[in-house]
Amino acid sequence: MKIGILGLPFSGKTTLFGAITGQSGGFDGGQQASMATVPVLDERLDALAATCDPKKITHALIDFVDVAGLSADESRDRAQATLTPIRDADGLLHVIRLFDWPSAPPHPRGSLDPLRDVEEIQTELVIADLDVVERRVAKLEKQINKPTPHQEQDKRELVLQKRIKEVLEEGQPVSSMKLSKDEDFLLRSFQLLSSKPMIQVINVHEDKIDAPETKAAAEKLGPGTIIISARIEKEIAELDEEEREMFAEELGVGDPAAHRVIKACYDVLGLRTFFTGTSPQEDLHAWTISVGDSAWTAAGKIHSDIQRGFIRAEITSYTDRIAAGTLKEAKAQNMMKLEGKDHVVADGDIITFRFKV
Ligand SMILES: Nc1nc2c(ncn2[C@@H]2O[C@H](COP(=O)(O)OP(=O)(O)OP(=O)(O)O)[C@@H](O)[C@H]2O)c(=O)[nH]1
Ligand SMILES: [Mg+2]
Repeated sequence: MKIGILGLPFSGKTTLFGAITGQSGGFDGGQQASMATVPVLDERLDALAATCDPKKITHALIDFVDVAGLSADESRDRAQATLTPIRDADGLLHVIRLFDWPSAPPHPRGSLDPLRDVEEIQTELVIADLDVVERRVAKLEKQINKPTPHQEQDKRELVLQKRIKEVLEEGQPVSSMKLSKDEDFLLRSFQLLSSKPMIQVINVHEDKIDAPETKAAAEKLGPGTIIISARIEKEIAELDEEEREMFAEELGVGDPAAHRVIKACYDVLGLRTFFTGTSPQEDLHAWTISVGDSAWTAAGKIHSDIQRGFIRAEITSYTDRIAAGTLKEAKAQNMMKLEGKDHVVADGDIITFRFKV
C-alpha cells in the first residue's frame, strides 16, 4: 500500500511526512521524493499475540512518499517530474495549509483558502492526466486501422479514452466518472492521478486545532478530511513514549498523527485487514486488502504460489478466534469455515490457506 503526499508549496508536506514516519524527509540533488514505510498499529494483533505466543509479529505496512510542492506556477515538465514518484500510489494525501506563521515562507497565493487550494491541486492532477490520455488517444487513432490481433480491444479502449478526455477537459477528475470493473482494469496501467482516492489533511497551527473556523473549513471540504497540526505532531513524534502521551494529552491533539492519517487512509481507500499465523510459534502477520476482495486475492498478497495452488481457505472470524482462545479450540467448536476462491474476506478474518504447488 502506497500513499503519495502532495500539496501546494510550503503547505507542510515534509513536516507531516516527518510526523507520520519519524524520518526527516526532504530531498535534494537528483532525488525527486522521499519514501518511508510505517507499520499499521492494530490492537487486534496484540490480542491475538497474547493467545498464541508467536515467533514473530509482522504488522501491515504502508509506504508514504513526500514530493515537492505542486502548483499552477510550475512548468508542465516540472509538474510531471513532481508527480512521477506518486503515479503508482494507491491513494493521495493532500496537505492543505491553514496555518499562519510569520517564520514560515508565505502561502504562495498570499492568503489561506482551503477550497481554492483543493481546486488548484485538482486542476493540476487533471492537466497531468490529460497529458497522458491525449497521448494515448493519438497513438490509438494511428494504430486503430491496422489489422493487428488487438484491433478490437484498441477500438474499445479508444472509446473509453475519449470519454475520459472529455471529462478531463471539463476540469473534472476521473474519480467523478462511473466506470465498470473492466474499464477500471483497462485504465489501471495508465495510473491516472485524478482517479485515485484522496485524503485531505488541513494543516493548522497548534492553537487552532479546535477553533470554529478550522472545523468549518473541514466541513466545507467534506468527508475524508482530517485536521492536524503537522509541526506539533512532528515534535511529539520525536519524544519518547512516556513524554509523548503526557504532551499529547496536554495539547489535546488526540491520537498520534500517524494513527489518524492511517485510519483515514483505511476509511477512504476502503481497506481491510486479515491475519495469518495464529498457532503457537508461527509468524503472526497482518495483511491489507480492499473491501470486497476474495480469498483468492488475499492469497496473492502473501505469495503468488499460494494463489496459483489455491485449494481452500480455512477462515475463523476475529471475535470467534479470541472467544475460543486457540485456533485448535475454534476448530473444535466449528468456528472455522472452509471457503473457496470467491469467498469475500471480512475485516479481521484469520485465514489458513491450503494450497498445492
Ligand atoms: N506553525 C506551523 N508551521 C508549520 C506547520 N507545518 C509546517 N510548518 C512550517 O511551514 C514551513 C514549510 O513546511 P514544509 O513541511 O517544509 O512544507 P512543504 O509542503 O514540504 O514545502 P515544499 O516541499 O517546499 O513545498 C516550515 O517552515 C514549517 O516549519 C504547522 O503545522 N504549523
Ligand atoms: Mg517538502
